[in-house]
Amino acid sequence: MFIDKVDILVQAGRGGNGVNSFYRDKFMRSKNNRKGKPDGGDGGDGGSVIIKVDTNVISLLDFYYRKKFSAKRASNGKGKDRRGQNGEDCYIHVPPGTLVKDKKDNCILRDLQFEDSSLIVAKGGRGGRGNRRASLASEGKDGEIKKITLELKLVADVGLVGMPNAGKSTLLSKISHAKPKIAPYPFTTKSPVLGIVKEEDSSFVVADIPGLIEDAHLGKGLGFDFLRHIERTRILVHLVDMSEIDPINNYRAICQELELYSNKLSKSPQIIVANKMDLDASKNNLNNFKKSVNKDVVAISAKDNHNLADLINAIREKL
Ligand SMILES: Nc1nc2c(ncn2[C@@H]2O[C@H](COP(=O)(O)OP(=O)(O)OP(=O)(O)O)[C@@H](O)[C@H]2O)c(=O)[nH]1
Ligand SMILES: [Mg+2]
Repeated sequence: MFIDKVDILVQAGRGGNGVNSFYRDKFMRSKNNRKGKPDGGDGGDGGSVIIKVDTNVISLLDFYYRKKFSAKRASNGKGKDRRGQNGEDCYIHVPPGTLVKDKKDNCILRDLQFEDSSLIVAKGGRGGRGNRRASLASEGKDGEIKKITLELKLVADVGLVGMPNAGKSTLLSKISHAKPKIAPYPFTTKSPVLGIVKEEDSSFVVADIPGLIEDAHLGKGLGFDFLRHIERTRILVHLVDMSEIDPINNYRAICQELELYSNKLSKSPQIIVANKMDLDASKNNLNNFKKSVNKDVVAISAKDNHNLADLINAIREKL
């Protein structure tokens, strides 16, 4: 299961109470010092909840099972001006590329992209003061409590786009160890799948997302919502099923949807790939297609592993 958006509850620890305490010894005899000297210590500060990037974590799956995270409360102050112990912080480990939002207003708190970036999402309550420092001891404050939305934007180098059934998942399964579902009908891929293409000296990450169709921006099909996963890829590989009746129109429809999604995405460098070249119809369509788009086209058959090395080279060069 791939989970890319989860809500969690975070609760920081309560601050410890300050105490009222008086120190007396046999030398304190004077009338105006009957109670003794105030020596109540402050309470400790409550633990905070901290979200931290951990490159060993690759998905938000864990948050499907555990949704509540609490930091420890602090202990109270003691006599002899002893401060209470601080509550332990609670760390939440997330993959790089996690967007942290406040669920209440959907406002972005931080974009945690890199190793070791972190953010305090719920601050521990301050400890109360003991009567050593205040005339009367005060109670510790409650820790913050919040609903947080975690959103993972996959950090891939290459995004695969194209119509449903174009062969995107087939391609990913051939060039990486990923095992996406492949089937001869549209919308086989229902959530993004990542694959790592390993080369001797370098490797890159490819994201396969559900296919796009015309009017995706109006909510048709599945794909539009998933474009956010490839917003940050460095290049797009645009796969076109060359055996279809009108591949030119299909190609343009996808370009149009990308444009309607975001300016940035439509300006991403694209490698245009003609797929299913093993079929007769594809051979007839390819020339017209090339003429009409007037750009470089890499012709492959994902199914037969044909020209995949050339495609990988083209991707590496563009990256
Ligand atoms: N003949 C031929 N068929 C192919 C080729 N590549 C993929 N297919 C077939 O096309 C169908 C769709 O392939 P998928 O890889 O599932 O397509 P997709 O683009 O991931 O589709 P969605 O996930 O629905 O968007 C499957 O039946 C594949 O076997 C190819 O190069 N040649
Ligand atoms: Mg697919």
